[in-house]
Amino acid sequence: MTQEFSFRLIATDGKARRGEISMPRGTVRTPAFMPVGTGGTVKAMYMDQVRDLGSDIILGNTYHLMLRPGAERVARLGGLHEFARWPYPILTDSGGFQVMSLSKLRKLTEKGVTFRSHIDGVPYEMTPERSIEIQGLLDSDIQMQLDECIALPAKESDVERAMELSLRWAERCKAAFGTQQGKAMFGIVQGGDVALLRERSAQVLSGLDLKGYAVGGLAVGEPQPVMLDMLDVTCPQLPGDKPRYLMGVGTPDDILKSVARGIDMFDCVMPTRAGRHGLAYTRRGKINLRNARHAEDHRPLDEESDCPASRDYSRAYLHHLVKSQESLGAMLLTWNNLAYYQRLMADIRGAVEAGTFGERAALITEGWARGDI
Ligand code: PRF
Repeated sequence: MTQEFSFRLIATDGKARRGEISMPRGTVRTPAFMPVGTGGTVKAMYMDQVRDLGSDIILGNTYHLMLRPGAERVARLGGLHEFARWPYPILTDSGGFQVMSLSKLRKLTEKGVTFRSHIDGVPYEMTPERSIEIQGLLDSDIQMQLDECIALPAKESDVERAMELSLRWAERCKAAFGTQQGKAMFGIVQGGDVALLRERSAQVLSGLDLKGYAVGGLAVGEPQPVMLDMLDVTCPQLPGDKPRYLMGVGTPDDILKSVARGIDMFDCVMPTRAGRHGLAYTRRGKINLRNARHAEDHRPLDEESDCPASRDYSRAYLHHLVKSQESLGAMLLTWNNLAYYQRLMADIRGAVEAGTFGERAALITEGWARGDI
């Protein structure tokens, strides 16, 4: 018999939770960070490295994969896991967010959204049903509902309209997904920066009895305190026995503060994108390797790290690679950054289990402020 999709809480410390999501392709230790593998690759990384850093799950994007190479083609090639050589869990985003941010000539109706590809201008239609169909063709383990995420600041009436539309689309996605053993479809809370709308969204979605819930529409232009306030009002409305995923977040500091409010899962392009732009995340804060002050610095990024990229290469060499736009610079910095993020998550999980999350978070934050010189 195939394994069910399940979530269990192992420990809590205040509102912070340590849990485990189990599914046929593997177990996800939470709080979890999901490296972003937009188009079937975590940019500048081998999948073996991604795994070795402690990633239990990665994220893929419906929007990018439907445009290129195409969902039906991925299915004919054996599904995304086989295609990308990642046999472990994959969560796919539904496409709505990327349609709104990347595509041209979008038109949103009750039925769905029509748009033109940002690659070649070819027209497409994305509906809740088609999004779930594509995620099924990709053979994604955790599928996300189609939603409408609007940038902040926005008029309350616009926020409300998008939130209500997202609720109706959640029902259609649930119906399209049906029951699939070992897989899950998550709903997405919307409601912008309006507490009452967030509460309503979370309550209605909870009533749909989905296997997990995401908080969307945050980190879209609002200050961090607003995002945290929205988590404070949203998390208590979500069922305690289901995983909670904060979409597209964030910095290490965002992650610590969101775990403290009850979030279990994260994804963000930050570690991978920053790595391609010469930025390194470390225990002592962010280091910009483009800066000339690193030109003759023999020290590695972190001599205590067990990641070769962090421990074995001088900052002078990394500076040189970044300045010369060598691929290896992007590869080493992405490796360092994902190692840092996954180390942070392991730290967080250990601290929640030990009941020392608050103290540990304060120490980590202090380390960033101390700097490295
Ligand atoms: N919805 C979806 N994907 C997302 C978001 C959202 O609101 C965000 C917002 N931070 C990131 N990715 N479907």
